[in-house]
Amino acid sequence: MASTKTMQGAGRAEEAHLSEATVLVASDGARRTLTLNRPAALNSFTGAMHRELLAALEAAAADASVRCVVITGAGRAFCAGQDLADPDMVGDVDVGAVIERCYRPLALRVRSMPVPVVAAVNGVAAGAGANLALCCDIVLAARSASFIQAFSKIGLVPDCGGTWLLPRLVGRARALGLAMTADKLPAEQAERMGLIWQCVDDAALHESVAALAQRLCALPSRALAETRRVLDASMALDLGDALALEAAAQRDLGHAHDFKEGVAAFFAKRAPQFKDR
Ligand code: T3D
Repeated sequence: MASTKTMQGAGRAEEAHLSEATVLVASDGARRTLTLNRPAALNSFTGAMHRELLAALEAAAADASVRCVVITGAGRAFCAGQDLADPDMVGDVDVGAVIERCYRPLALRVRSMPVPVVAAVNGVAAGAGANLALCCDIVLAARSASFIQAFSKIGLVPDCGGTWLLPRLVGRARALGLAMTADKLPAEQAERMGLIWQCVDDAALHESVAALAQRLCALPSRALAETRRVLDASMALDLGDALALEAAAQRDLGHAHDFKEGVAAFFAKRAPQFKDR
């Protein structure tokens, strides 16, 4: 299980536990930060890291005090995708089963969190690591970071949602270009082509993520999660059905606390206190 202790203030036994954890979990107010922690292997995914990350996401989803989740990597990489040296992966493995067991639940969990999820891409994001980042709602990347759809180099197709995400984010031509060449895409170029939200100087990444997370924590979580859900669903709908889905979402949100609070705060010229999730 991933530790739920913050790094600061952890006792010796807890520190030992933390150093073994493949996902570090830290809380700062309403922000929950999950750090992929296998830096020697560029935070590539083992079965254990999958289990810990999913458990940490489930815990964040179930904790009403959490209003924003940040996913980042320890060391010089964000995540290099599947650990190709994982003993479970060597030999004639059923790769499809790995996707069903690990990557499908991970992508769906990230994409259905009740709060916004930010990827803080601190370094290279390759293979499923790139697509884990792209599953997140907002991607902030350090200028030295890069994105690599590494799959074609090893005879696979983009997974962890890559085939769904890439054409939606950057269009078919760029999606195919990125996926077929497996070229390294620098963060600045990723921002320019609309693959990610923003690229910032390396030294500013931590501060920028903290500022963004603080803003997201103060916003109406339930409306933000609904925005993601409706926007994703609209991709498969015609305009009439998309408008109907918007109406259904507004109907529910219109009865909720946060809408009343938002309007009251607007007229009272004060900051709203949102609490729905
Ligand atoms: O079952 C399944 O496989 C299905 C699931 C598929 C999902 C996927 O994600 S498939 C794609 C898997 N990922 C890759 O193919 C990326 C492989 N890594 C790289 O291409 C490069 O490492 C990077 C471009 C990411 C970074 O290059 P660089 O030069 O900065 O670092 P490096 O020297 O290559 O790597 C540093 C260490 O990390 C090195 O170990 P060493 O030599 O110091 O002991 C390297 O082997 C290790 N490492 C990097 N990526 C992985 C890895 N070890 C295991 N698995 C990795 N994916």
